Amino acid sequence: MTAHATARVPEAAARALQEARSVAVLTGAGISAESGVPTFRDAQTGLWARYRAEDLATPEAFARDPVLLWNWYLWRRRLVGEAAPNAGHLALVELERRVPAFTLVTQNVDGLHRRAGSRAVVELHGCLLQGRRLDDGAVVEFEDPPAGQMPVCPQTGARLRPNVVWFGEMLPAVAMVAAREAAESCDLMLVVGTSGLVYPAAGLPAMAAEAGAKVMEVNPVDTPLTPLADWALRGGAATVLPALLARAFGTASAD
Ligand code: BJW
Repeated sequence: MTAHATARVPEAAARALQEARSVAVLTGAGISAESGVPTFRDAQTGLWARYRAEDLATPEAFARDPVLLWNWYLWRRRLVGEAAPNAGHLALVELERRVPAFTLVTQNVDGLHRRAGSRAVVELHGCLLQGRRLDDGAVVEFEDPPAGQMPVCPQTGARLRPNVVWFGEMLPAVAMVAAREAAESCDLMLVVGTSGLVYPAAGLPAMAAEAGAKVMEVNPVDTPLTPLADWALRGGAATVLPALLARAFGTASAD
């Protein structure tokens, strides 16, 4: 633990985490930024610079041009496959070990929380490593198809769509129930790396605050959720989360 690590985390925030018996964490794309996975609303790079992610993440875009959509998802799938969980993901694994009741609700589709070792993970927006059969909705693993082709189910040959939640689609009911329960029953909600723009996920911190929980935000910048936060810890998740854990529990900090 370094002086720098402790300096950025107020004592009261560390104490709130240390004393919490039930912690819910809501993560967004920002926690994976330092793993090299672009956030959703950052400018897309290279090939994808001319597309707005919001315009691609819709059922209409898939119906209009499934090859384009699949190319985008396969590109992101490869990116995620080459990425590794960072110190922010790992700090949340450690937090789960330290807190009696813990739920990690993520909007991310990159699977990095599970790869890091987090166990109580609720994936609100699905997972881009999986496909969903268009004929019966079954969720399956699949291989990358040859260039220019779309993935199919390895068992039945059925066409697939990415197993993610697009705008205008319902979130998985089981995941949403678990997320609401975690928000309503926690003493502390940690909100990490989300712009707080996309609902219903963005409504969870307010739900927690209304139920009496403290809210702590980790983000380099203010968001629409900042006014709800009892503490806003400014900086990247891969630095701030280890520092927070170090201050609360005396664990080693990556900072
Ligand atoms: C760092 C960092 C570092 C950078 N460390 N931080 C209520 C009000 C208004 C609208 C609605 C509402 N309820 C529903 C809606 C409609 C819609 C919606 O929310 N629209 C708004 C955008 C206006 N919601 C839906 O359609 C949802 N479905 C639904 O509600 O069904 C019922 C219904 C149907 C029809 C009508 C009404 C109701 C579905 C939402 C699905 C979202 N899907 C996506 C795509 C997933 C697949 C894919 O990845 O391709 O999910 S959109 C995209 O946004 C993705 C993300 O999970 C999600 C959230 O983004 P996130 O994670 O916050 O990322 P960014 O990029 O926005 O922010 C990154 C943050 O990190 C920034 O703050 C940075 O500062 C920070 N950061 N570096 C820490 N190192």
